[in-house]
Amino acid sequence: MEIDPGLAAPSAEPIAPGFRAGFVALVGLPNVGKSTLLNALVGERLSIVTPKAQTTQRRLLGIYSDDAHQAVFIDTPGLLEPRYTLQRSMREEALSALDDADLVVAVVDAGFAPSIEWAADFGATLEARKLLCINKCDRVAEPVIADLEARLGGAGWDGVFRTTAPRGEGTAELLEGILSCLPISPPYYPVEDLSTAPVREFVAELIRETCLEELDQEVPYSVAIQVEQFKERRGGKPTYIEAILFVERESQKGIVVGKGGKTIRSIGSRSRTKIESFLDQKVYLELRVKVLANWRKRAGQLRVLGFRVPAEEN
Ligand SMILES: Nc1nc2c(ncn2[C@@H]2O[C@H](COP(=O)(O)OP(=O)(O)OP(=O)(O)O)[C@@H](O)[C@H]2O)c(=O)[nH]1
Ligand SMILES: [Mg+2]
Repeated sequence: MEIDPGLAAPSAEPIAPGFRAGFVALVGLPNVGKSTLLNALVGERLSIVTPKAQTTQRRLLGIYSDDAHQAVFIDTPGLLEPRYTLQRSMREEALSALDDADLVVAVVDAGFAPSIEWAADFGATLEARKLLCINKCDRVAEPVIADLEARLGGAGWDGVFRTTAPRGEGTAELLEGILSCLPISPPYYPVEDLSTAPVREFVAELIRETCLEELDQEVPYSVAIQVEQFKERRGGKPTYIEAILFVERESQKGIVVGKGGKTIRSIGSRSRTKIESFLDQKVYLELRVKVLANWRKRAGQLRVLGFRVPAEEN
C-alpha cells in the first residue's frame, strides 16, 4: 500500500456507468470529531483519536467504496492560529485539502461555540460544494441543535447533518449525503484499498496516540515518531518493529522514559497491543527515545520527519 498520498489518476478499470467518485475534506476546529467521523464513515479505525486537541498533524486518506461510489476522505488537522512551524505546517495541510476536495464537510461540535462561529464564517466564504456536520449531538439538548441549524443554515450548505460519531449515530445519513454530492467519475483507487498511507505511518501514529494518552501537557506534543525498522520474520516469529521517539529537550526524555523506564515500558506495551490488533499479527516493539532539539520550530527537521512545510519557512 505504499502509494504517495498525492492525488491519483482515475483508474483505467471498466466501471459502472454513473459511478461517482471524489475527494471529501473533513475540516473544522481542533477536537470537534473529524477523525472519529472519518473512522465511522470508512468503517475502520484508520485515524488516531484522543480527547486532546491537535491530535491529527497531517492529512490521512481513508477510502470508502461501494458498487457505485468511491469517497476518498481527507482527515485534516484542526484549524487554529499557528504559533510555530509545526502548527503552520498543520494549517497548510488542512487548507490545501480544501483545494483538492470535490466536496468539503465542515465539522462542528454542537456544544462548542467557537466551532459554530467558525462554521458560520467558513460556510459563508467557501464556494465549493459543502456539507455541514453538527457532531457531538449527544452533548446538547435537541432544541439547541435545532437552533444551531437555524443559525448556520443560511450559508448555502448542500446539506446539514447531525451526528454522534463514536456511536455511529447519523453517520449513515451523512455518508449517503456525501455520496450523492460526488461528481461522476471513475474511482481513484482500487476499490479494496482503505487508505494510501504506508503501514509504517499507521504504526507511528498508534505510538503517537499512546503518547498523547500517557503523557501530560506539552510533552506528548513534543514527541515525533519515526519507525526505523519494520521486519516481518519467518517461522512464526513476531514482526520486529523499531521506532524512535524524538523529543525536544533532555528533560522531556526523562519524562518519557520515566522512573526506571516505567513510562516508556507502558507506552511500549500499550502501543504493541494496538499495533498487533491493527496488523493482525504478533509484534516485537522496540522503542528508543532521542532528543532532536526544538524540532517543532525547525523547518528542516520537520521536513526530515516527513511534514509538509511551506516553502517560505526555514
Ligand atoms: N461525546 C462525544 N464525543 C465525541 C464525539 N465525536 C468525537 N468525540 C470525542 O472527541 C474527542 C476528539 O475527537 P477527534 O476525532 O480526535 O477530533 P478531531 O477533530 O479529529 O481532533 P484534532 O485531530 O485534534 O483536530 C475524542 O475524545 C472523541 O472520542 C461525539 O459525537 N460525542
Ligand atoms: Mg483528528
